[in-house]
Amino acid sequence: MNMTIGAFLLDRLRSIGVNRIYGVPGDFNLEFLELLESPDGINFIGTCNELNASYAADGDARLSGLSALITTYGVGDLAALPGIAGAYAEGVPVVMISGSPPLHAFESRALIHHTLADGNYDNVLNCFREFTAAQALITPQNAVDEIERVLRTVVREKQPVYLQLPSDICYSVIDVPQEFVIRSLPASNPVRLASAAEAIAERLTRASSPVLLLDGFVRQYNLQDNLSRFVETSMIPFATMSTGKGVLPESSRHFLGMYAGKASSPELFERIATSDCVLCLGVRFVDSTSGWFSHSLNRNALIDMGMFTASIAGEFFADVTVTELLDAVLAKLPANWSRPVESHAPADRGHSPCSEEWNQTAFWGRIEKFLEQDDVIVAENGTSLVALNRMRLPAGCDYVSQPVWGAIGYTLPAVLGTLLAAPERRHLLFIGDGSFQLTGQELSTILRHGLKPIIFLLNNAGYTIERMIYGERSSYNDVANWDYVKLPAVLNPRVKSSGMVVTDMKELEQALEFATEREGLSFIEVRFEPMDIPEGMEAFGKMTMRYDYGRWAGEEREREHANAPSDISGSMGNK
Ligand SMILES: Cc1ncc(C[n+]2csc(CCOP(=O)(O)OP(=O)(O)O)c2C)c(N)n1
Ligand SMILES: [Mg+2]
Repeated sequence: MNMTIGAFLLDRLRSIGVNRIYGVPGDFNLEFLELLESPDGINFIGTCNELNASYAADGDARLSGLSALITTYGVGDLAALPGIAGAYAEGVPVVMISGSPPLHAFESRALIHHTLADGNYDNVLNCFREFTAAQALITPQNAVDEIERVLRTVVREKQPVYLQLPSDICYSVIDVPQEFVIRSLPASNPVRLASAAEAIAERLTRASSPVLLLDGFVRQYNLQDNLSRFVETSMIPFATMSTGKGVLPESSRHFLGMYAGKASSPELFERIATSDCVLCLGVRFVDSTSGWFSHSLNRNALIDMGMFTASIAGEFFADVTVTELLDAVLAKLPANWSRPVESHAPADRGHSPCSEEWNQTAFWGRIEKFLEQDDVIVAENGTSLVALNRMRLPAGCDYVSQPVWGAIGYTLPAVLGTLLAAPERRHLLFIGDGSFQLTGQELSTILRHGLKPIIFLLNNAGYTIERMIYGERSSYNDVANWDYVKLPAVLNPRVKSSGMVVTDMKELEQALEFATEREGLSFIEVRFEPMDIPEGMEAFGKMTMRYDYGRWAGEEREREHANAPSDISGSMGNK
């Protein structure tokens, strides 16, 4: 069958489930964009810049399972690179297509714009090699093989991939196979599967306090159904890492809370530390998610499952697929298996009940009650993430954050993606003023598409989370104050209301009512003093400072100040 390379790429993208492509036009990607506009194209969502496109595609993929972005070579590619690296760190499948210079320029090493004008055409692809699971420069000769290889990789690995499409070959006709076979997950080796399942079931049966520890891996590989079945049948309680928050309903009677080493509730820390069987699903202990490596598990109690591997107290099993293994373990539990439901009061720490006094504690206490079933909750790094991580989410909520890569500014464009992926749901974004200033212009695209998130912008005159680590009063932690609530009207003149400012509990009540009744976007600026912090924040700051700067950080600095000559300028002047 004959097809143009562009149409072939479009067809393969559609067949793996790409419904939207975010991005910015440029002279190297225009022919492919023309194809997207055609009746059987894919919805193109223009963003203000490529970094935002990468964050939007990431947010979209977390809810829809897969998304894509398109850039123009060099300038656009490198602008999107941090977002692609973030998707890699967090396990989010995104296809990036770079509209690249014409093939003849690659071949002649011509000195052209958007390159370093030194004839080097390898540097950009080499950058992406470090941050994607597969990459290819498409040519008419390799188009079928390379496009299919790279797209199979994104489906299998659930990690970002990168394709360069030279501008002059989009309409080149090639011979293509009719069928695109995406192999389903490889079946496990039956002998190894049986012996791994036997070993795990035996350990679970013997254990007096088994527990499951879940991570973002569950969302990445879409294991929610398998795990719900496993939890409901085995009655084994579960905790989640912050990277896996919300992967199973936190309203479940089996939910123990969010685990973060010593930053967890003392009950949960003890529960995990003393468990005689901890079944980990793709768990990664990262500094920021493990209470700075303060986690404590009994090595002999550990069962570690990956997508295709299991390790049982140190014994390694290759060639077992996690979905099959979970079901096989259930099948091997004794027929009379039952476990008491553990009572956890409170199951998670939650927030203090709201008070009349205005501060972050009161705010988050009220927000906890405002959350509803099936909300999409998006938490930006900063005090927002620390506060939201402590909340117990209603059933059916999705929780989107980027705790491993941790780039501030991620969430505002990510909400554009989550909104487009699930427009029927309520989306709530919590973002600090400092983070908003990185990518806030993408609000214009949210308004342009008539989307209706509820945005809480926490204005505390700067980088409060950083102040808690270092430089409480240092000017580098200040940001310029903007008239935030005017922004929706500035970014979209059709918008009448310009949002609300909240400075006390009464205004917060009014704002929540406004957001509930409103048809369009709600933009709520919530003001706090710079050193007003939510529960859990102080300990977070101290742990970070100690890990990053050493045990004596701060004290040394103060000693140095104390020993310094009192009038430095005077002594300099005497020379
Ligand atoms: C791209 C990027 N640059 C810098 C940082 C360092 N950083 C982490 S949190 C933060 C401050 C966030 O401030 P804000 O959004 O106002 O949240 P607050 O803690 O004040 O609520 C900064 C600068 C980062 N994580 N990512
Ligand atoms: Mg701030």
